[in-house]
Amino acid sequence: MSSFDRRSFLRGGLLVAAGAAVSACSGTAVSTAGVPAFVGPSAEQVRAAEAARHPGAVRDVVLTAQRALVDLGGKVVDTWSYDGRVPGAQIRVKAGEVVRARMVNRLPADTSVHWHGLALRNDADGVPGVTQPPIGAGAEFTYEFTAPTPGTYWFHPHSGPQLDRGLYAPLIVEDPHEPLSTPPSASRSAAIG
Ligand SMILES: [Cu+2]
Repeated sequence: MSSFDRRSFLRGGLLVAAGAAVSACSGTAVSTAGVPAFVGPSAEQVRAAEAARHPGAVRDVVLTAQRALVDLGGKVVDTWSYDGRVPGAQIRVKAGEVVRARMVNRLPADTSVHWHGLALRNDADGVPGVTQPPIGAGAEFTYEFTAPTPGTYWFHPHSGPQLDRGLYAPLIVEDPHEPLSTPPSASRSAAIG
Protein backbone atom coordinates (compact mmCIF):
# COMPACT_ATOMS: atom_id res chain seq x y z
CA MET A 1 0.00 0.00 0.00
CA SER A 2 1.51 3.36 -0.98
CA SER A 3 1.86 5.96 1.76
CA PHE A 4 -0.94 8.00 0.17
CA ASP A 5 -3.31 5.02 0.13
CA ARG A 6 -2.36 4.14 3.66
CA ARG A 7 -2.99 7.70 4.86
CA SER A 8 -6.38 7.78 3.13
CA PHE A 9 -7.22 4.43 4.65
CA LEU A 10 -6.25 5.52 8.16
CA ARG A 11 -8.14 8.79 7.84
CA GLY A 12 -11.22 6.96 6.61
CA GLY A 13 -11.03 4.57 9.54
CA LEU A 14 -10.69 7.48 11.96
CA LEU A 15 -13.78 9.21 10.56
CA VAL A 16 -15.80 6.02 10.81
CA ALA A 17 -14.62 5.51 14.41
CA ALA A 18 -15.36 9.13 15.32
CA GLY A 19 -18.82 8.91 13.81
CA ALA A 20 -19.50 5.66 15.64
CA ALA A 21 -18.37 7.13 18.97
CA VAL A 22 -20.56 10.20 18.56
CA SER A 23 -23.49 8.05 17.52
CA ALA A 24 -23.00 5.79 20.52
CA CYS A 25 -23.08 8.77 22.92
CA SER A 26 -25.99 10.67 21.45
CA GLY A 27 -28.08 7.75 20.31
CA THR A 28 -28.50 9.37 16.90
CA ALA A 29 -26.54 9.08 13.68
CA VAL A 30 -24.92 12.48 13.34
CA SER A 31 -22.13 11.73 10.88
CA THR A 32 -23.08 12.04 7.25
CA ALA A 33 -21.14 11.36 4.07
CA GLY A 34 -17.91 10.69 5.97
CA VAL A 35 -17.84 14.20 7.50
CA PRO A 36 -17.22 14.03 11.26
CA ALA A 37 -19.80 15.70 13.48
CA PHE A 38 -18.57 17.48 16.60
CA VAL A 39 -19.90 17.16 20.12
CA GLY A 40 -20.69 20.77 20.98
CA PRO A 41 -19.76 22.43 24.27
CA SER A 42 -23.42 22.58 25.26
CA ALA A 43 -24.05 18.86 24.69
CA GLU A 44 -25.74 17.07 27.55
CA GLN A 45 -22.98 14.45 27.71
CA VAL A 46 -20.32 17.15 28.10
CA ARG A 47 -22.25 18.92 30.86
CA ALA A 48 -22.63 15.68 32.81
CA ALA A 49 -18.92 14.78 32.50
CA GLU A 50 -17.80 18.27 33.56
CA ALA A 51 -20.18 18.30 36.54
CA ALA A 52 -18.63 15.02 37.70
CA ARG A 53 -15.22 16.74 37.81
CA HIS A 54 -16.40 19.20 40.49
CA PRO A 55 -15.54 22.42 38.68
CA GLY A 56 -14.41 25.33 40.83
CA ALA A 57 -13.61 28.91 39.90
CA VAL A 58 -13.35 29.96 36.26
CA ARG A 59 -9.97 31.26 35.06
CA ASP A 60 -10.30 33.46 31.99
CA VAL A 61 -7.28 33.63 29.70
CA VAL A 62 -6.72 35.30 26.32
CA LEU A 63 -4.10 33.78 24.01
CA THR A 64 -3.15 35.67 20.87
CA ALA A 65 -1.23 33.70 18.26
CA GLN A 66 0.82 36.26 16.33
CA ARG A 67 4.07 37.05 14.56
CA ALA A 68 6.84 38.33 16.82
CA LEU A 69 10.50 39.28 16.82
CA VAL A 70 12.09 37.06 19.47
CA ASP A 71 15.61 37.41 20.87
CA LEU A 72 17.25 33.97 21.08
CA GLY A 73 20.25 35.01 23.17
CA GLY A 74 21.51 37.66 20.77
CA LYS A 75 20.00 36.41 17.52
CA VAL A 76 16.66 38.02 16.78
CA VAL A 77 14.28 35.90 14.72
CA ASP A 78 10.98 36.67 13.06
CA THR A 79 8.69 33.85 14.18
CA TRP A 80 5.28 32.94 15.58
CA SER A 81 4.34 33.20 19.25
CA TYR A 82 1.66 33.41 21.89
CA ASP A 83 1.37 37.10 22.82
CA GLY A 84 4.79 38.05 21.44
CA ARG A 85 6.95 35.79 23.61
CA VAL A 86 8.54 32.33 23.36
CA PRO A 87 7.63 30.32 25.28
CA GLY A 88 4.23 31.86 25.98
CA ALA A 89 3.24 32.98 29.48
CA GLN A 90 2.35 30.16 31.85
CA ILE A 91 -1.23 29.49 32.88
CA ARG A 92 -1.49 28.42 36.54
CA VAL A 93 -4.72 27.09 38.05
CA LYS A 94 -5.80 24.90 40.97
CA ALA A 95 -7.11 21.41 40.31
CA GLY A 96 -10.85 21.57 39.80
CA GLU A 97 -10.81 25.06 38.33
CA VAL A 98 -12.24 25.77 34.91
CA VAL A 99 -9.89 27.14 32.25
CA ARG A 100 -11.69 29.36 29.74
CA ALA A 101 -9.16 30.33 27.10
CA ARG A 102 -10.08 32.59 24.21
CA MET A 103 -7.71 31.92 21.32
CA VAL A 104 -7.35 34.87 18.95
CA ASN A 105 -5.67 33.82 15.72
CA ARG A 106 -3.62 36.63 14.18
CA LEU A 107 -1.52 34.22 12.13
CA PRO A 108 -1.83 33.95 8.35
CA ALA A 109 -2.84 30.29 8.79
CA ASP A 110 -5.26 27.97 10.60
CA THR A 111 -4.35 27.08 14.18
CA SER A 112 -5.66 25.21 17.24
CA VAL A 113 -4.62 24.60 20.87
CA HIS A 114 -3.96 21.11 22.20
CA TRP A 115 -3.72 20.95 26.00
CA HIS A 116 -1.01 18.33 26.23
CA GLY A 117 -1.49 15.59 28.80
CA LEU A 118 -4.66 16.93 30.39
CA ALA A 119 -7.69 14.69 30.80
CA LEU A 120 -10.36 17.01 29.46
CA ARG A 121 -13.57 17.19 27.51
CA ASN A 122 -13.22 15.99 23.95
CA ASP A 123 -14.34 19.18 22.23
CA ALA A 124 -11.52 21.08 24.01
CA ASP A 125 -8.73 18.72 22.91
CA GLY A 126 -7.66 20.93 20.02
CA VAL A 127 -7.18 18.49 17.15
CA PRO A 128 -8.45 20.24 14.02
CA GLY A 129 -10.61 18.06 11.81
CA VAL A 130 -11.18 15.57 14.63
CA THR A 131 -12.39 17.36 17.78
CA GLN A 132 -13.03 20.82 16.29
CA PRO A 133 -12.88 22.73 13.01
CA PRO A 134 -9.56 24.58 12.52
CA ILE A 135 -9.42 28.16 13.86
CA GLY A 136 -9.00 30.15 10.64
CA ALA A 137 -6.73 33.16 10.12
CA GLY A 138 -8.34 36.14 11.85
CA ALA A 139 -10.86 33.95 13.71
CA GLU A 140 -11.33 33.18 17.41
CA PHE A 141 -12.24 30.09 19.40
CA THR A 142 -12.92 29.68 23.11
CA TYR A 143 -11.80 26.53 24.91
CA GLU A 144 -13.45 25.71 28.22
CA PHE A 145 -12.60 22.71 30.39
CA THR A 146 -12.04 21.64 33.97
CA ALA A 147 -8.39 20.96 34.88
CA PRO A 148 -8.95 17.93 37.12
CA THR A 149 -5.48 16.53 37.88
CA PRO A 150 -2.50 18.35 39.48
CA GLY A 151 0.65 18.37 37.39
CA THR A 152 2.93 20.22 35.00
CA TYR A 153 1.57 20.35 31.47
CA TRP A 154 1.97 22.43 28.33
CA PHE A 155 -0.08 23.45 25.36
CA HIS A 156 0.61 23.93 21.66
CA PRO A 157 -1.16 23.85 18.29
CA HIS A 158 -1.90 20.62 16.48
CA SER A 159 -1.59 22.45 13.16
CA GLY A 160 1.52 21.70 11.11
CA PRO A 161 4.94 22.74 12.50
CA GLN A 162 3.61 25.77 14.46
CA LEU A 163 4.85 24.30 17.74
CA ASP A 164 8.39 24.29 16.30
CA ARG A 165 8.11 28.00 15.43
CA GLY A 166 7.52 28.94 19.09
CA LEU A 167 3.84 28.38 19.79
CA TYR A 168 4.02 26.60 23.14
CA ALA A 169 3.65 27.50 26.83
CA PRO A 170 3.39 25.80 30.25
CA LEU A 171 0.17 25.03 32.10
CA ILE A 172 0.56 24.28 35.81
CA VAL A 173 -2.30 22.64 37.73
CA GLU A 174 -1.65 23.09 41.45
CA ASP A 175 -2.76 20.54 44.03
CA PRO A 176 -4.93 22.38 46.59
CA HIS A 177 -4.00 19.69 49.16
CA GLU A 178 -0.24 20.05 48.70
CA PRO A 179 1.09 21.52 52.01
CA LEU A 180 4.43 22.72 50.52
CA SER A 181 6.09 22.06 53.90
CA THR A 182 9.70 20.99 54.50
CA PRO A 183 10.10 17.24 53.84
CA PRO A 184 10.49 15.20 57.10
CA SER A 185 13.98 13.98 56.08
CA ALA A 186 15.26 17.56 55.64
CA SER A 187 14.06 18.70 59.07
CA ARG A 188 15.56 15.56 60.69
CA SER A 189 19.04 16.20 59.24
CA ALA A 190 18.80 19.83 60.26
CA ALA A 191 18.07 18.77 63.84
CA ILE A 192 21.00 16.33 63.87
CA GLY A 193 23.41 18.79 62.28
CU1 LIG B 1 1.23 17.66 22.70
